[in-house]
Amino acid sequence: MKKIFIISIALTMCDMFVNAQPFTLPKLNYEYKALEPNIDAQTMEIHHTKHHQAYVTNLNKAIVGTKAETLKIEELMINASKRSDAIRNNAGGHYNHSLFWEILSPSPSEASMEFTKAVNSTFVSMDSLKKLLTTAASTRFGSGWAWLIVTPDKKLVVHSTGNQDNAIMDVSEKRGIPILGIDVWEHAYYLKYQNKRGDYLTAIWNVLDWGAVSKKYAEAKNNPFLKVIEKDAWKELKDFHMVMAQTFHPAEEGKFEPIRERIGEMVSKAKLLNNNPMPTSFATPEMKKATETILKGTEEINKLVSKKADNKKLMDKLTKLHDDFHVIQGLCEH
Ligand code: MN3
Repeated sequence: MKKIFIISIALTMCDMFVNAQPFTLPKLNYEYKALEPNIDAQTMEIHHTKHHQAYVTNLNKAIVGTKAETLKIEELMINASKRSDAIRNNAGGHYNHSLFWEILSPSPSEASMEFTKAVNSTFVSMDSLKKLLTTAASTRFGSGWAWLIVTPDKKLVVHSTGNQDNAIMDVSEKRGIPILGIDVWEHAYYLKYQNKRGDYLTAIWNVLDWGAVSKKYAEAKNNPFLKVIEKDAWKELKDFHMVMAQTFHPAEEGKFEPIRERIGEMVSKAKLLNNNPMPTSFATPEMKKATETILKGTEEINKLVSKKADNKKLMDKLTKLHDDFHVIQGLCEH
């Protein structure tokens, strides 16, 4: 009984230590040598215990004592453009490698019916998907990744990113949730394959666990974070939001030059927001009405500005516009 108590205290202390270092190196489900001869044991060991470990260590270092410390890895990555290089590179490095280990296996399982059906309807066959991934991986200049992702409208897309970026990040041209990633940094293959990236890309299919990818596909489609990415990737909404924030907040502090100078820009952003197609899951009649209200609001402010109306009148309309914008934000949450 006493022994169990001591063990449980020790485990609790362990947890405390883990919490102090929020991100940890995941264990592999197989031995380093298990993927031989396709990926050699030494590459696997260095890749996992040195490279991946360094991303984890440096990520923890970058966020310790900051607000970012309490955020999930996806939340750290989504606005990568506004984060430090240390967070962008190391959060990406940790996330990407964690995914990579999970989709490799010494005894790969078969793709699910659901995943195979999606692949066939998007890419015609599994073989053509493999070809597309191989091309994405072999044409990636320098270090980076080739990806299969699930987009916010639940489609499968192949693309590639440089460095440790991925489709969750706002810096990525394609957005979505990665379900298959191939590491094409030299550290992933150089010891065995040297400069022959193509040979590594041929061998990797022998240890690619399509069953694991299928599971990730099913999970990604139901992942609530997909909607967060969808909203983040809604360019017209982001652009309008930026002009509004940069004119409304100064006005709140009594500075009306920004709104008087930028109202033309604001009207054109509101037109784009109202006239361009909306992301699939936000395209509702309520949302259409909300963007029309926004456009009407900006046009009214434009009239006030050209009539040289006083600040009080401007502030009333701006406050109304800001409230109306929050209706859109609210509709995005549901
Ligand atoms: Mn790597």
